[in-house]
Amino acid sequence: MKKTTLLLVFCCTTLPLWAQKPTDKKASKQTLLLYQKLVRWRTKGIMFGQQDALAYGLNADQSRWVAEPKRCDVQTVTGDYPAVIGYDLGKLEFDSTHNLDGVAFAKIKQDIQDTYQRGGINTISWHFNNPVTPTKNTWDKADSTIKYMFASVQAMQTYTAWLDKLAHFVKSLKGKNGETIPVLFRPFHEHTGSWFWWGANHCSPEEYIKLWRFTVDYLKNKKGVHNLLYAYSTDHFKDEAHYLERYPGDAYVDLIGFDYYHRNAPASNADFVKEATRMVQTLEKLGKQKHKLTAITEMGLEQVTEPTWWTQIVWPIVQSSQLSYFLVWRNGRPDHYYAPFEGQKSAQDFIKFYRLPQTLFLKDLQAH
Ligand code: BMA
Repeated sequence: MKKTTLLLVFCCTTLPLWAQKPTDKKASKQTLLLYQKLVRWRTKGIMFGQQDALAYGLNADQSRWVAEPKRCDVQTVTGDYPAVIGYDLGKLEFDSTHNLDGVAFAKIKQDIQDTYQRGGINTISWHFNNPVTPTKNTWDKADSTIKYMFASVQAMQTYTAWLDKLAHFVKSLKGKNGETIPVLFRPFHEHTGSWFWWGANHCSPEEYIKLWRFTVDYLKNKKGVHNLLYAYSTDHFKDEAHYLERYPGDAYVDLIGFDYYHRNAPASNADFVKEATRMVQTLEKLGKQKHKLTAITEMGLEQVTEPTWWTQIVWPIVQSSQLSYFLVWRNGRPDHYYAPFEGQKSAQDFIKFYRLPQTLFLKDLQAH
């Protein structure tokens, strides 16, 4: 091997994260900028994110508010918006006007555009139905779906038709100057669990990886989608090997993360901190080895029943990490919410958390 080739090989395998680029070689300029933004900010602090943050939330009396312009529970409590906002595209595959949680796709599109214009970051997940039996939803138990999909022309046609709709939606997200808005896409999530048809007990690692690669290749190469960064996100995992069991490869993933929920508080408080910290440490080690961004792609304590959950539980888990962000789930109903709203019992603690210099919300991103 020539010296120059050697040098090139050395550089390509050891380039630090700040010198890396999105895995999509044709990623748009804005996608590259989003990637760089995530890389840059991770050393300064951790961004706060919430699912459906602009779509709906709860009033002080726990009744729901829906689709009020510019309203957001986190903003009501802190005066600032989350840095990261998530949406789900479930039911896009059926040309439905509303997603699986009742949010109009037109509203999702508008919110994504608003978040982008404000300097925030958008991420999307997709709880989509089963392409082999389209009447079955994401959660309906169905073994070997991926195997049947690749074996059946009809199922594959269904799936690619759904991907066409996804591609169309994603490409229609436009900024003020007509540029496509970059989005962090997190498909086939929580696959170490078995509650979705792509979950661990319903497919082999090879099948999962095959589906991931097919999907990314199809979007990039067949549909010309170049405004996505790809996030691989497991649910709970035991160790590195378990985390990587279904990893589609460095060429197919920009960010690695996991979803992990706190249940049975307060009895489990110490265990949750310990387990989540262990998972963060493993994730960060892998992130360093693979030169990938890292994040807790979903986390939360339903109804935030611990008044100091933010500073006493979340902060110890994330404070010495270089995670890009953590995202809590939606404020969907009085019995199903994950961020404080006006008067909620953790609101004061959330304000303390917000004021920590290393927690990043929209205004932090705008200030630089
Ligand atoms: C789950 C719950 C469901 C919702 C789904 C997809 O965690 O919030 O109510 O339909 O996420 O957003």
